[in-house]
Amino acid sequence: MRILVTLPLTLFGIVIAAVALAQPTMIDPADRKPGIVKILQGTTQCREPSKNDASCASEYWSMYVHDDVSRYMHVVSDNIRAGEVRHAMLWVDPDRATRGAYMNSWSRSGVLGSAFVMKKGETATVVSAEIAEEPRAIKDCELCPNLVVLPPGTFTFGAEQSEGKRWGMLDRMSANEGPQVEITIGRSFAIGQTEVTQSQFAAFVKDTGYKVKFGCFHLTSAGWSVQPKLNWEDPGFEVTDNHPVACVRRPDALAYIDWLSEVTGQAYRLPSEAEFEYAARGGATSETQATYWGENWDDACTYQNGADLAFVPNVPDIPYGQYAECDDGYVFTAPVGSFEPNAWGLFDMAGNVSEWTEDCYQDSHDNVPTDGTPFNKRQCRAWVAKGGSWAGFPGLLRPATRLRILATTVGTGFGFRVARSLSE
Ligand SMILES: [Ca+2]
Ligand SMILES: [Ca+2]
Repeated sequence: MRILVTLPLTLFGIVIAAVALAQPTMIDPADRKPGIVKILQGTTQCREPSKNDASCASEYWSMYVHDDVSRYMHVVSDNIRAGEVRHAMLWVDPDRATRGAYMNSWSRSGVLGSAFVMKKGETATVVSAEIAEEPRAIKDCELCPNLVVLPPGTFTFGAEQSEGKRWGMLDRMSANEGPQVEITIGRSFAIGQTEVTQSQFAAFVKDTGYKVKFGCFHLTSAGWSVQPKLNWEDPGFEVTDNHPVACVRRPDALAYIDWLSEVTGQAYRLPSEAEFEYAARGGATSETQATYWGENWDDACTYQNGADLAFVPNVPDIPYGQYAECDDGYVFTAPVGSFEPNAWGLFDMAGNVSEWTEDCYQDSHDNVPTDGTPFNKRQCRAWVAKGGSWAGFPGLLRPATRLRILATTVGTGFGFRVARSLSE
């Protein structure tokens, strides 16, 4: 399957023109199929000068794909089908170097978003339309989480403290994000496309009779406190089957994962911290952008549920006095997949609920294994959770964010997603 497209693109607020492509169609998130695609040859070029000269974001782009197969690249799309690119997020790295181009074409609302890091006149080989590796999605049973298979790769784990500062983090909050470490994940692995949902966790409870203790740390107009009557089924606000399960402790998440492994015969586990961050970055490098949507705080509402204008009226004190000046529509958790995914088709990797990882918490990345396996200690007193939550200001909604969490920690801002090792 190949496509031939000429794609003049622009960004928010500017008209989209598409030639030789069908009109974009609204896509239900459940209908998105992640896939790694084979690159044919094409070019993308930044045609207009950028206002800040560092990026072509919000400027005019064209992309041309033609038939000569000159090389392969991994371009990731969350929906490529025969003859059409309907919702594609493309990441391009011609020399496997730091320069990249990242395109988020049609979103559900039909608005084009993009963030590029090429300068005027630069070109890069881009784009594709051929699915190179199948399957890219796994679902082991009806009520099992949808998984996305991620490719092996190398990435820079962690962030320099200047990144946190740029995003409003206090020094003491972001001091644990360094030093940056090059991590090479040598094998494909699968990770949940979304956080584990209420209905997925309910299937486990129903099958096993597992009891989750009552009591959950929650925010009301009186502030944060452990509220003894709350639990995963009633976290203090309305939830549907498709909301992330919260108010579970780390041992509850591990019990779910053990059960899932048993009923499917597959090796489910929590993601390591490095795997989670690799997945969250979705191919975007920390050198070019702190988050998978770029460097603008107020774009967060398109991609994440965090502390926003919907959240602000409901809290007595805004944590750290910071929030995104946009409305994501949710005060507390949102149904999983309500926001735009990252380039690998993964949802809510930086917001909604913070997520448990396999790693024992340490104050830096000093001793972390460089192969993507978890940092562990025989006697671990606290673990790492990744990403921010519905109460997280934009600085917390970054892949580099890491939180120190106890086994007893339980809150409406904490949940998890699964990972799965692959047998090949
Ligand atoms: Ca929100
Ligand atoms: Ca999350």
